[in-house]
Amino acid sequence: MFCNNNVILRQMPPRGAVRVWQHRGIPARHTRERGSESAMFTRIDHVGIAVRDLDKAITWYETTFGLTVTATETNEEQGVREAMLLVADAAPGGSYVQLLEPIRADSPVGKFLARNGEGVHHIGYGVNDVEKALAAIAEQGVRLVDKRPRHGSMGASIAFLHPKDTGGVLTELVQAVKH
Ligand code: KFV
Ligand code: CO
Repeated sequence: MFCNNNVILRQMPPRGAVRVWQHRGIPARHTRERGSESAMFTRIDHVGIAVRDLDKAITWYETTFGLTVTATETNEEQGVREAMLLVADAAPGGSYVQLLEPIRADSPVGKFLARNGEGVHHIGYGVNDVEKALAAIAEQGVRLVDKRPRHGSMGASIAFLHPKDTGGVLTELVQAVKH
């Protein structure tokens, strides 16, 4: 599922140009230039990044990339203090960097930091209906961390899929609050 054996290089680009890849048997309109849309995911809602010091990390993202904080929150259940920094705002919802500092060493982010250090912790995909998406994914045999949605950033309903069944990537489904 995650192997790239069925990907072929369609043409060698000039140096510095964007490479165009094409899957066997799939028309060119499905390349990166004009990709097909997912029936399930509406966007990348956020990339979650484990950090040791939230305030320091916020300053670094603001100074280096010019991002601004939309919301901060302490989520006791998840064991994190976190900040959402807006990258792009477009229908059907924004995309963010989510900075996550553990408030307990035995929390998911605390354990992750101890094992791996700072870095990308999970990807959150936007969905229209988190319960429907969970049911459809469970039917594919993917282990759910959350059988029911929980409270997430900015009032969203969220649910996690187990990284051992998703190619090593902790994956979160996010049904954002409609504005
Ligand atoms: N990415 C990839 N692999 C991971 C991982 C991660 N983030 N976290 C753990 N693993 C691997 C880990 O390397 C280990 O593999 C195995 O999962 C068990 O890890 O090959 P190995 O060494 O066996 P443990 O023992 O550290 O963790 P465990 O107690 O089993 O829990 C794993 C899991 C996925 C069930 C737990 O981390 C979890 O419940 N995660 C979901 C909740 C979460 O991460 N919350 C923090 C973010 S809150 C958030 O994003 C919010 C509020 N929001 O709105 O967006
Ligand atoms: Co998240």
